Amino acid sequence: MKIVSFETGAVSLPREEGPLSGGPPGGIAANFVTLKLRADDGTEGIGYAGFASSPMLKALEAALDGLAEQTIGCDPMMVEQIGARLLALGGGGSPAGLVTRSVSAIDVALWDMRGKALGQPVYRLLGGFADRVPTYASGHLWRTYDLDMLAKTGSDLVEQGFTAMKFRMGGENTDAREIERMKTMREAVGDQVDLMVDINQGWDINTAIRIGRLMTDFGLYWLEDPIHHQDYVGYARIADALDTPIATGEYHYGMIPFRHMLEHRSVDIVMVDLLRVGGLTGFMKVAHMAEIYNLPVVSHLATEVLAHAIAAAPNGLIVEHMPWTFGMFTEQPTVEDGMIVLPQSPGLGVEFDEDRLKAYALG
Ligand code: SMN
Ligand code: MG
Repeated sequence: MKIVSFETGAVSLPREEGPLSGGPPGGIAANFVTLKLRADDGTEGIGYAGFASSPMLKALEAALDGLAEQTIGCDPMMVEQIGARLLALGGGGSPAGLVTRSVSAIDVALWDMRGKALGQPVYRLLGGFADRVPTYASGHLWRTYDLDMLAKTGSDLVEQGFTAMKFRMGGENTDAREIERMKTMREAVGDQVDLMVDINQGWDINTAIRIGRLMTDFGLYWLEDPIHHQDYVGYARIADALDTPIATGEYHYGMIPFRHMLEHRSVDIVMVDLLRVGGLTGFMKVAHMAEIYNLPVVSHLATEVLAHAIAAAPNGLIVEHMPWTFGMFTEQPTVEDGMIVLPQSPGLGVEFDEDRLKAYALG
């Protein structure tokens, strides 16, 4: 089997379409570069690079075109070999940014292709631990919401069947106002719903410990990214000081930073971003590294792809349900009783919605 051709396309999808497609107010578009790899026997694998801002999108497409070209003639089953070569071509060292996002798209397309060639869903090839995985709603409950909107959206999500959800804090100017948000959410959804809070690096160590302690009694499932992602020692202090589990990891490129996080004991729940880690291959390595440290792994964005990775890992805890990518595909992931049910068709089990991709194509 050999890769014989590829196709990429830049697309800018509106975020406000569909009942689950909430985005931050302002309706910023979701930008992606889609990828199709084709093998000589007709097997096709799909992937995407993305979450690039508009000014970066053309550069991302050019990077992906350049690296995808290098896969022509390669055996698609040699996933590690292809990945290592592409990272070296991307500059050696620890490539990040556009390089890693492009390598990730290619890696995912190779796994999709591999699944189709072998007649197996990707999660079974990656390890195969579960057929369904818990999920939490994440595409709503933004920092800009006022308390009424927060409460209403929270109870709407419960009504839609979600048993866990994430909201954002870190945008208020007093501790009391921050806690008011926490209290509003807990009252809106009741005691049975798992609540996560994302700070997106908005606090410093002392603020995280001080407000984190005030939040203890609300029974948070996790507190995410309270401070800058590279402050491993700072995270270890926060993780030590609080009973609430600390989740972090989404901002890191490549795999090595996770080694530092684990060595410093600066994390309780390891969060991995598909595009920054460099694809499913890198995701699974970090997942297994976390497993050795007896820690759970959770996904960041890319729901339809990372449900496979979480279902493959014995320590896979929960999948982030983030609708921003759903517009590229003909179907959304199936959610039943708060769980994503993994597709049983070969590969990733998703197909590009060619009509939508055409309708929202850029240049
Ligand atoms: C997040 C990151 C990037 C885009 C949207 C949302 C957030 C998350 O940090 O964890 O979902
Ligand atoms: Mg986050």
